[in-house]
Amino acid sequence: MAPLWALQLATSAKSFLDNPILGSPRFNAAGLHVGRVKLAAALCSWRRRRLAGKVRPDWREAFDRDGFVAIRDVVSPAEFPALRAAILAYQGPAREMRQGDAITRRLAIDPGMLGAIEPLRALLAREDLAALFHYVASFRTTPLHYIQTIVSHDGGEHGADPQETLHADSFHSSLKAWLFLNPVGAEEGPFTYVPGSHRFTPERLEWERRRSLSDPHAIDRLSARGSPRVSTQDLAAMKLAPPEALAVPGNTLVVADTLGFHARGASLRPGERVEIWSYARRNPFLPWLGGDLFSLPGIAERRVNWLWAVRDRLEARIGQPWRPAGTRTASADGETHSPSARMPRRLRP
Ligand SMILES: O=C(O)CCC(=O)C(=O)O
Repeated sequence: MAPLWALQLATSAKSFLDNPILGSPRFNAAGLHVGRVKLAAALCSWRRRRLAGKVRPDWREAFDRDGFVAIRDVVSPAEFPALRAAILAYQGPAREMRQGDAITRRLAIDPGMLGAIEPLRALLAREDLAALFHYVASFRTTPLHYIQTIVSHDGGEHGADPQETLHADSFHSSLKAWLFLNPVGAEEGPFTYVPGSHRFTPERLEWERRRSLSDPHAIDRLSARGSPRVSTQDLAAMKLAPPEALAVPGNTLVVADTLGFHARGASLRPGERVEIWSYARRNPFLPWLGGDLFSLPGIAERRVNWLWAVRDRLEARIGQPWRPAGTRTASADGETHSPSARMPRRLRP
């Protein structure tokens, strides 16, 4: 495996646990991890400089300062209720994944959904939003788009939702976005972000260096696999502000660089959060902006279904956490319950 592990150094591979070169305390003491972090950050800044001109200045300023931007009334308030109603009424093939006591349900925004909900197609085609997505992703790439529902406190003997612990998604920038269809209260699992934590200050670099020196088998699994968890003491040592919980009205779009520390805020009651959710992550070491064939129209909106299908086929080798959950609506109202999706993996038929 050594040649493959070595090639992965030039990719977004991030798991200290699965790649012994990336996770080697010896190589990392010699600067491997911090070197990758710095190179990825320099290339990201260079790509963003070339994408900046097309982004609305107030959005860019907020994003550059905080690492996220929250845009209220992103859809005109006159048009939002119809868009929301159409999305919530739409039935399509859904997938679900459990993490602790939370279930994430996703419906692909695919040709079927785009054909049925014209205002959704128009929203995702907006040039101002595309320019913002490109800037945050630091590539001219089309994100994967889904209708996502977070079902919190789904009961049972499951542990806590791991997304509720502050973490970075990786060692490099990538985009996640949430357009909330309903208001999200402070006690209803709001997206939470540590403002300014997307910057590689000397303190953050020192934290990256220290975490790369640990034995990956001796730390928590998610950190070892490349999504490092961060403690309150770490945040203080990095001179970062306290996390900000984004309790927002419906029709708010939050676009974030998930290199910054973020989490899903605690949800005090069982409930659902429904959103248009977008995601983009590319190889951070590419110097160019475009060249993503999967972003071509006709292909981009089919990717999610292809990704699910490929993983279904490779399940025995790489696992498939996204279980089919029947044809249904995003929210509980139209549920067609699929028991196997909720059953712990080892008990499934
Ligand atoms: O759903 C959220 O509010 C945040 C989820 C999260 O932490 C993540 O996707 O990495």
